[in-house]
Amino acid sequence: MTQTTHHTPDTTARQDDPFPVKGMDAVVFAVGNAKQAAHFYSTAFGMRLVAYSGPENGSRETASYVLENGSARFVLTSVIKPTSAWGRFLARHVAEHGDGVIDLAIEVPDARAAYAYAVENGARGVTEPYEVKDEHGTVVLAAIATYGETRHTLVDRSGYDGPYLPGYTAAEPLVEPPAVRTFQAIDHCVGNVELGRMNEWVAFYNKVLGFTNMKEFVGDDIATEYSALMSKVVADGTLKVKFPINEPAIAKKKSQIDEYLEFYGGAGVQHIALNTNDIVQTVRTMRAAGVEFLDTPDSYYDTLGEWVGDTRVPVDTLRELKILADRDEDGYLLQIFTKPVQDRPTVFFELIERHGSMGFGKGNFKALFEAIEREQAKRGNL
Ligand code: TYF
Ligand code: FE
Repeated sequence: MTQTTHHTPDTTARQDDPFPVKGMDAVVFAVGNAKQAAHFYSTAFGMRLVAYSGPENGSRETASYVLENGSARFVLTSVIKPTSAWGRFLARHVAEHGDGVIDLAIEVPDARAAYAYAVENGARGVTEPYEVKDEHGTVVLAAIATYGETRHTLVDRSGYDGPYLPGYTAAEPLVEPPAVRTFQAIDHCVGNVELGRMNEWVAFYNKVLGFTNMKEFVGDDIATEYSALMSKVVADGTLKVKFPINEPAIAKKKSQIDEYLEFYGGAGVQHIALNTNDIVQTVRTMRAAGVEFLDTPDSYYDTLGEWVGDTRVPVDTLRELKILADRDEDGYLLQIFTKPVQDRPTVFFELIERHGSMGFGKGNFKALFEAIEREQAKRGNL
């Protein structure tokens, strides 16, 4: 059942794909103050507000801000006054987990068929398929549960040309967007699950969504040596949706995954990786706007050139900005990780510039995990 996806992906939709997907539809965050979060993702991440739902346009219970950057879409939702089960869910979610991701929404060509396939194969249905309409057309939505309190909404928006969903009205960017786009797509979305449950969740994605395993994984050797985590990656047949799953490993130190699980209050989304075409410009822009990135010691750059070979960016620039590089048989990638973006040591972001490599930066795991551990130690959680 478990297959390994190698090298250059076939990005054309397969006739026999049991669960065809078009890509990520949105990452939906439940936050304490969506108005201020929208400001952060606009000014610090360079995203554009495109749609809004709140008391001014008929939603008295919640306020939601939709921000985009290329095909990447974030939805930030806060409860204003809980009056229904949904409002109470949002309020409790923020109280228990802090700001976090409630939904990794996936765009599909047929939400009814996707939901039926998932539920037949063992998914827990959260919301049966339903239609929402306005003057822009019709959207079909359904939702299934995944790890923790996270869900996957399945979205068929092929019959819709509005700014997001019925109930939302178009909105203007909050500030002038940066001259150069900071990122343009969601590369992958990572989940942290409880000790011993990674394989269960990998099997869930294999069976329920027909996803296959990518070759990159963190196994026992790396886990006990220095990472204190195990990780496997599942993806749809066209590699448009990629979900690494981490679990803590018993090692010499307290696992960064245990720190997450403790402060998030269970399993949930750990990081969202964003594709950029110019990581140097993006990191400069985001650093100037106050985004904090993990540090990398100079010693990393002293030996980098020897094994990574030539990249688009000189090693001195990578060193200056603390950008990591990795190479495999398909090419190379450049990546960097933010510090957690809320007070809890939970959700963070990755920027990734890919040149052929479809990996996740395996060659950087040691340097990266040491950097995360330095942050854990500062917080008193190592
Ligand atoms: O998504 C990935 O696999 C990489 C590496 O706690 C990684 O970004 C893996 C685990 C982790 C942080 C980053
Ligand atoms: Fe990642």
